[in-house]
Amino acid sequence: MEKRKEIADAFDVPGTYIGEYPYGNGHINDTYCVIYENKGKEVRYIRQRINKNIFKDVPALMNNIGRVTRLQREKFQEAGKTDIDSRVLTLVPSKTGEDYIIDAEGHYWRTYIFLEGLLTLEIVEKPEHAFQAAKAFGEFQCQLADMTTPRLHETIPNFHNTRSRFDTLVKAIEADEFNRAKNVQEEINFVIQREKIVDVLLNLQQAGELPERITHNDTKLNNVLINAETGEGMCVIDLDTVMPGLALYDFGDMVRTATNTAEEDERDLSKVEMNIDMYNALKEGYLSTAGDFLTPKEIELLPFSGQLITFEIGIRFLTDYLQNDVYFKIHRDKQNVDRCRKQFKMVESMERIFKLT
Ligand code: ADP
Ligand code: GN1
Ligand code: MG
Repeated sequence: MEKRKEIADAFDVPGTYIGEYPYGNGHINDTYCVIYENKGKEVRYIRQRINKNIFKDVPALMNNIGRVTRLQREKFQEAGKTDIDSRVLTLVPSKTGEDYIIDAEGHYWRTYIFLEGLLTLEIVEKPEHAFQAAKAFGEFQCQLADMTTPRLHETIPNFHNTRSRFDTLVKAIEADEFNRAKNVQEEINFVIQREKIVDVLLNLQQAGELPERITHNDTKLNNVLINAETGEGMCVIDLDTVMPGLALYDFGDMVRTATNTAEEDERDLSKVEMNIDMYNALKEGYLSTAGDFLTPKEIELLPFSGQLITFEIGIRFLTDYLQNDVYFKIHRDKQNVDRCRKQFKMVESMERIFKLT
């Protein structure tokens, strides 16, 4: 804990460090709720150790986050919002004025003001949740449409490049370094049968039919904070992957996470079906803020984006299982297989409901 106190003291937080505990359910970074006492009151902060194995250039990533949150603030000001501090993440600087610190072991840490009174939903419970989350993510994309040069850094190159995700899986199957392919033959076949969908958006982008935008790229439901009283989608968080991308990547990941009431690693697949009421609410919420800038082609492809991005994340879970679970945190054996199976059941469900092949 001595080390954690040193880290705590390196940030310019008023008051005295009391302690901390692990927080949230992210798969990549280590997140803590950190408590300080200031003038007799306990104040919470979010502190994160950024996964530098995954994010190779953390200073560039933090530079993106600084630019993005500043622009969001300007946009909310222009829109006349009075509760901006609940709508945008606020970084707490270090005592030397940086947005992050590097500890003695070379790990990067950052601190955010804790947004009190807002909720994180791990699973969607009703269509209103889907509507609110999508409305907030749509607004986020709309605000960032005005991002000026230079281009934001690509914090993970080819992040949603579905061809490259597919090819990486094929290589992992061929290498089968941990002798696990035999356990997931059905899932492997599922992917191989659907190879043709992986190039669809990439080809359209290359042909100039889909515009590059600034996108969030990790729009799962638990990355938007909801006002506990009014239910309004307030603050888009987890900005590590904000970079140039396709609007459909964001909508697709919303369909993956906000149209089914089961957990991401649900083992009872009879509970896994896309819920069309949730989907319709999601689409309505998204179009309420993004409808003005989306092209007809993007709107036409909204259902397909759900199928594709759910398929892509399933491929990533499967690849990670074959590679010995080195990317996504797991808490039990074969958790990545369960996550993959859930995604693929959702893909099948979308194919049926949207009549996609
Ligand atoms: P990860 O990249 O690991 O998913 P996140 O940035 O999404 O990390 O944070 C993990 C969780 O911590 C979120 O789902 C949310 O519950 C909570 N969280 C993150 N930032 C804040 C904040 N500023 N205020 C309150 N809760 C937050
Ligand atoms: C990871 O960090 P977190 O848990 O919000 C992952 C996303 C996946 C998601 C699956 C940087 O998101 O791409 O869609 O898990 N983030 C990164 O739940 O790889
Ligand atoms: Mg997150």
